[in-house]
Amino acid sequence: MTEQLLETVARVAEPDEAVSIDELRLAARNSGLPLEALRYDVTPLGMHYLLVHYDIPHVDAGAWTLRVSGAVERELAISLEELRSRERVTTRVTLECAGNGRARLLPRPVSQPWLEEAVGTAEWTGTPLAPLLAEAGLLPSAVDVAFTGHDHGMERGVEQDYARGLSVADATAPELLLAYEMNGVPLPPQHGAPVRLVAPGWYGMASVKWLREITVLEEPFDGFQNTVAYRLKQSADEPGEPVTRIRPRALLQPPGFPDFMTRTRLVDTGRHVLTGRAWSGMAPVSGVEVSTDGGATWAAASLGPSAGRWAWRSWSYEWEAAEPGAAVLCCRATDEAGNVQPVEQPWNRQGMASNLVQRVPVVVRAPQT
Ligand SMILES: Nc1nc2c(c(=O)[nH]1)N[C@H]1C(S)=C(S)[C@@H](COP(=O)(O)O)O[C@H]1N2
Ligand SMILES: [Mo]
Repeated sequence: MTEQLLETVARVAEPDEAVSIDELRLAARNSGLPLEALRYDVTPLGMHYLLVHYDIPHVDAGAWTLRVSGAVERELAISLEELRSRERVTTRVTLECAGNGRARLLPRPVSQPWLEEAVGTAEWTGTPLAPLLAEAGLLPSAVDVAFTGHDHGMERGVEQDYARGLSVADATAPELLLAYEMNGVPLPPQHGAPVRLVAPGWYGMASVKWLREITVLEEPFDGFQNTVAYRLKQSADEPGEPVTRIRPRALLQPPGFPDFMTRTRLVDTGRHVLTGRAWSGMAPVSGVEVSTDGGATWAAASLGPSAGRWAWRSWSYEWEAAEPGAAVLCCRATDEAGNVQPVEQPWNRQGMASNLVQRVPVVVRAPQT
């Protein structure tokens, strides 16, 4: 009976199965970046995408303490006030959900049905994690560091507090922050108040919100979110590879204005400056190309200035929309490590780390009189 009330297995939709009420409910809770917000260097609060596995917990900032325990020389318990009195750093970071693009996969993994809007860039203020771990003193036997949140839920039959692990090398990287502000204001409840981890370059799942506990482990972390949820795999019964850093992606700020239902864009014939953003957690973005003929031909876009290693970069491209009619605009990013975006959709069973080239259908209309 409970099997009907709790979804205990990861499911793939039938080839012709429409998005379900369950997926729609997730989509309504977990909002995406409205693509017109790609115009902002820093995503305004409330326009940043949101992903919450369970409920947004209410955490009393006054009573909050962060515990650091496990394979350390000295355990720590830190209040928010103490955390705020430590070294203060602000970093502009682009976060993207590992499930971005999932809804385009065929067959569709049944989960949060993102198209390509699960991204945002914020200025995160907090204190670097590495000095805090150094203060606790990692024992030589330390292997992984687990980060546990205050949120609690059931996922595929496993009851859990949301938790993610990182290797000691990844956890002690200088860019990791314990963030207590977003865009200059205290973290809002939905983004992890009062303190969250921000792991620049990693898909969003690593940036644990509502942080409660940091546990240094002498064995590899075996929690659900590392060993089951965020895996790249083709079949249900293989362990798969872990999802880690953000693959390159470029998005176009859709030009013109939208049709209400289809969101097809209407643009006038003539010159348009197409703009957008590009990012990669694997290596700095080295180039963006644009296609105005649905991917048949590509031309280089101009990159805007870098806003730091972890933030998306703007790009622009002048398009002469000469002929009235339908067109499909595409863009794709490449990074310095040679990672590119696929033009054909690859598939994996949980719909993770998809970075298929975006396609923006437009109707070019004759000059209006
Ligand atoms: N405690 C906790 N941390 C979490 C999550 C969560 O559900 N609980 N979701 C993760 C996922 S999957 C993503 S993509 C990011 C989203 O961060 P945002 O909602 O601030 O954009 O938070 C991550 N941190
Ligand atoms: Mo995510």
